[in-house]
Amino acid sequence: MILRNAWLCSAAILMASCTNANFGGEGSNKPAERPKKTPGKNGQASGSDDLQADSQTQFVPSSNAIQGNNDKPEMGTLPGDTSIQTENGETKVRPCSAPLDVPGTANPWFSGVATSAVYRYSRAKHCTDTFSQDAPPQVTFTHQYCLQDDARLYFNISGQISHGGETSGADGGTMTWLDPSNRYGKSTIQAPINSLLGVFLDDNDPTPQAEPPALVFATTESREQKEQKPLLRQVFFIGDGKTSTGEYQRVVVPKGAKRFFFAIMDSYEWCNNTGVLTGNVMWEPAP
Ligand SMILES: [Ca+2]
Repeated sequence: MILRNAWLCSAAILMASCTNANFGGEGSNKPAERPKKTPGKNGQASGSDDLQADSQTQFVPSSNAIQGNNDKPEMGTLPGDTSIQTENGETKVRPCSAPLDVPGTANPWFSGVATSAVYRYSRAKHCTDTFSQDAPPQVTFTHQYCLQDDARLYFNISGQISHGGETSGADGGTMTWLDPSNRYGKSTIQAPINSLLGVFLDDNDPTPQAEPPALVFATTESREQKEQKPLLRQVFFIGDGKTSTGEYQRVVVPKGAKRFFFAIMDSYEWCNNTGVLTGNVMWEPAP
């Protein structure tokens, strides 16, 4: 199944990103095998016995993530404003960021943590995850209102990722889990490997904060939601940002959010992933 799916995804490079229907994990909570990186029992990455994070020595808040100082939306039409298809039909949106590269190594747990952060997995055979190599990219917003409470966001995503044994587009491949233990204050998640993830943070160090409930994107329905309202520090699935019928999916900014990160789904050992997704954020004026 893995080989077949890999072939389909490789062929899809010439056409479009892989669709959900191409992947073995589709519609099933049953994790599939992973070449080169083997999940623990029941497909979940193993717990603290197998994963050790170095203690954090210092927290340095991310530098200014919002370039613009215009905190009140200009409701007229600005250059770059466009329309996209959503559940509400033609929806006017405004670019909120430049296209940002998200490498396969972008580990969501490194979002907003100290630069000394390191993960060591007892099963790791290829490399060690470190902040300097595997930190996920933080989006720089061009307008402050793009990150205000309850702002309505959409995403333009393209590209391909490989975790070492399976290549896919942003909607990902085989279903897997992030390691379920609490790491740096972020929740775990179940989602297709290689897929694009997102996480909102406030300005505080996430590490000592309570872990939010895990989100599960094991079913087609869960990945085709028209709207998501993630919590701060709650890692969520973005995929290619659209449903299988091409409608853009909305994400509502949680109250207090000051930072936003893109990351890539894997269960451990991001350090040997390859490929890159490119994404930018769009904002919808409140109705
Ligand atoms: Ca999708």
